[in-house]
Amino acid sequence: MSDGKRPFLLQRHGANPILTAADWPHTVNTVFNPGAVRLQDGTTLLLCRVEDRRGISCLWAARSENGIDGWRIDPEPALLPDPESHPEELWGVEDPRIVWLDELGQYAITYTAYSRAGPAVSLALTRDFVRFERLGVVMTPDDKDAAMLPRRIDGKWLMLHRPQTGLGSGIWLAESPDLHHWGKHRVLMAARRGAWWDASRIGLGSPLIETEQGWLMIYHGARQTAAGSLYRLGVALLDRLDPRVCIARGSEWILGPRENYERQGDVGDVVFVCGHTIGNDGDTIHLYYGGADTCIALALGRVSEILAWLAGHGSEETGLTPVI
Ligand code: BMA
Repeated sequence: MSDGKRPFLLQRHGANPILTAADWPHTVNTVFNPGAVRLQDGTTLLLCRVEDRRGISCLWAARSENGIDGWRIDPEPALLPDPESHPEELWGVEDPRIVWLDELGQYAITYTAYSRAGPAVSLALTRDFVRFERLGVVMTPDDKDAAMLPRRIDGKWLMLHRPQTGLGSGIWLAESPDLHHWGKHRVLMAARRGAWWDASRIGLGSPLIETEQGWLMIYHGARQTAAGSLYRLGVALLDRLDPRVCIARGSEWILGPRENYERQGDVGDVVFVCGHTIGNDGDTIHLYYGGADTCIALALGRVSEILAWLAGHGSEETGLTPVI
């Protein structure tokens, strides 16, 4: 608050929203909350959440050479709900987060599988976004907002997720020896309280970004107001050697609803992120986010600038008090 007006850490792209339902080859309701990855040939692939006019979501790939425009939408969805074999997907598959697992030579996709039991976290593996191996539910309802770390730490796979508990919605961490069995659950970050922008609910945004200073986490925070929930994005830093430890949490949000496509839509006043890509310079970040649960927008920033800001804007109220 004492530094006067400073430039925003994230710049919205002038072409926003970069993808909407109007771009789709079929009639769909909304297109939002995509997972993102840069393929080996440099192509950006967005695995978009596409909601049909029943209200059921599937995951659908869109590809672009520069990650900004010229999007080619696949003729059909990549991952449709499969309630026959996976009843947990009865009401759709949502909000994918994609991480490349070098050890397996495959992408791990964690997504929300929605059914009568509520939202659960499911895991699927793919090499090509055409064929998927479903591992099924890895976090039981009510749970969502999950992503794996790209490699084992101390011999274990790690997954961030967001169970609904007596504490409300917070970010937890679980470990697994084999991607099937998940345990050693622990709280990583809780929602703050009272007037804070992230006082009602928090959850992981896009997958963690490994830097020399630690694992940079972009997360969403919601604040309940008389008009509904306001969804914004903030940042935190996890210890590089032990990501079970949060070493910094930014005090202010870094992106909040401001433009029409973020303020008006099926769910107004929402910016929500599941995916990013990093440029060839290792620093430029392309953040692909959902606007008002209706469209896909792009914001650009620099990992180094976000880290520098975080160092000077840590919070005096971290919400990190151990609770269990
Ligand atoms: C969250 C998720 C997101 C959605 C957001 C705002 O709980 O369901 O898919 O974008 O709410 O509605």
